[in-house]
Amino acid sequence: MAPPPYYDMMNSSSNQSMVDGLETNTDMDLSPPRQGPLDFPGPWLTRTLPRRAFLAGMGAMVAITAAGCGSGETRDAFSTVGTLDFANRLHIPPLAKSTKDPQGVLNFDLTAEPGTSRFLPGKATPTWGYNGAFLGPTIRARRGDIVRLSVRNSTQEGTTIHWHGMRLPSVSDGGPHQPIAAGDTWTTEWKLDQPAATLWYHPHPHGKTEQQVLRGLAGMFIIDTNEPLTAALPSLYGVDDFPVIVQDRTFEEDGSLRTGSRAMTGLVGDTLLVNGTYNPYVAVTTQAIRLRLLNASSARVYNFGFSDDRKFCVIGSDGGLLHAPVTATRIQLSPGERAEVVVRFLPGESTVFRSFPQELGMGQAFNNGAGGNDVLDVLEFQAADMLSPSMPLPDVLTAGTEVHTNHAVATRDFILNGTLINGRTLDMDRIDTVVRAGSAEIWNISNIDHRAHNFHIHDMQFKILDIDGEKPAPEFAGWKDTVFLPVRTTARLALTFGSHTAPSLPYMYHCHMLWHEDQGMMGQYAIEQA
Ligand SMILES: [Cu+2]
Repeated sequence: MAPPPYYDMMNSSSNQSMVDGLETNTDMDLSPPRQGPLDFPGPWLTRTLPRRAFLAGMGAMVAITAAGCGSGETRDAFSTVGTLDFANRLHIPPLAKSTKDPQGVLNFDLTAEPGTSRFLPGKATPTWGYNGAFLGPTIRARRGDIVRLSVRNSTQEGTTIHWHGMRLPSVSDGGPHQPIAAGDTWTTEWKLDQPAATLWYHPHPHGKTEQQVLRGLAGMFIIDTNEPLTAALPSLYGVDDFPVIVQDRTFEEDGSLRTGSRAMTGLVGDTLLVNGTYNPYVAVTTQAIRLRLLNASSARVYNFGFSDDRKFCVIGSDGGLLHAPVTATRIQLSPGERAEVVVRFLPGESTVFRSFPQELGMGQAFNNGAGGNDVLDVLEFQAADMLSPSMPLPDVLTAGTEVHTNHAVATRDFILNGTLINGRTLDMDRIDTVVRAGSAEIWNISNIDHRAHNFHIHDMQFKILDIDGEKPAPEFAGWKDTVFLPVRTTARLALTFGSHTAPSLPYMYHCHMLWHEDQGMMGQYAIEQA
């Protein structure tokens, strides 16, 4: 079949007058006083019960607040420390097979299909996956490759497949405007033209994203490059370079996935799956390993670290490698965000990768309901008695990219409140924002709500200029496509738009808490010729 049209790649010497690009689309007060001292964390429960007792206890702890707009389930914080024995080897999603056609195009085939998974002992769980029962293969290709994705929908309902973090024509984006009906196949292609990065793919049908991701539709998409600075990084997939796709679920007694009982922020589960593995461990065979962390959960925010508080090096964010490694003991990721970290081991030692309590900015009841005060064991790393040597990390990973804001042709404000952006929910027939190809803009994203949100922009890797006037932590100073916004926070973002013009076929921006997104917490921007 014919490839999709490629829109002209314009060299955007956008020196046009700033006047017609300037736009401020709200006159709301953008600087609400930050909430006073936050009631952060009370004692959380450490439970060392057998798993079944633990789950039963969870049920008893649940309390439902009054129904209605803005309501959500609340419960006490809990801990899974001591409830797992890390008996299951971490599943590594297979690398997607591709074929190269005579024109050099890399062809990948994905099929979204129902299946049955076995996460818990003795329980069968109905799930969906790509090319399997749960999650999908890891797609891996190089910058400069033209990739052609054929996606067959073998489920009984409409879906789409969005390439999260990818710069590509809007016709290939896989948002709500590219539906794949049950039984249909959608084929699209584009040229990979961005730095090495850990991206991912997931469904994006309006109103059904949370349910389809919950069932298991998601996968990783890794872009490689030949940058010489990165040769020392661990990069043997499944050996010293691991995908770590973290998702929370709640299992019903019959093994099925719970789909209701939402917190303020969406579905929050009490059981973690990593790459679809319950209770997982990783056998470490090298002195250093690289983790490609992906929060593929609906609503849960993680604050990752190790049980022994060991230091690790953050080397990458959503859109690629940082300028230099950043030493850290915690990394907070909201839904959709990624980080690449490198951690070192001594022979014979074990440590547990864990999510620790954190500040989401909400009052304690809502913070508890959203899981902010939970302590969750993610997986255990078990180092062999003999470890293969690993190279030291380079001091510099990528050339620095200074952010210049003096080229910005517009500053726009986006106010998040409830499930509204600037007072509106999504209308797929309304283009909210029109921008010029290749132009730079500053977007102020303000969460004035009493619950946490985040903000994701399609076809985009941006830089965070500041959050509430302060520079971002260095691990968040690199390329980002999703920014976390605790309650009453404003992030100032520096954007440079892509070059694929399509004035009538927009890209989305939205909260990436999937239930909020499903409620219409989305807007659309289109790129017109510069
Ligand atoms: Cu939200």
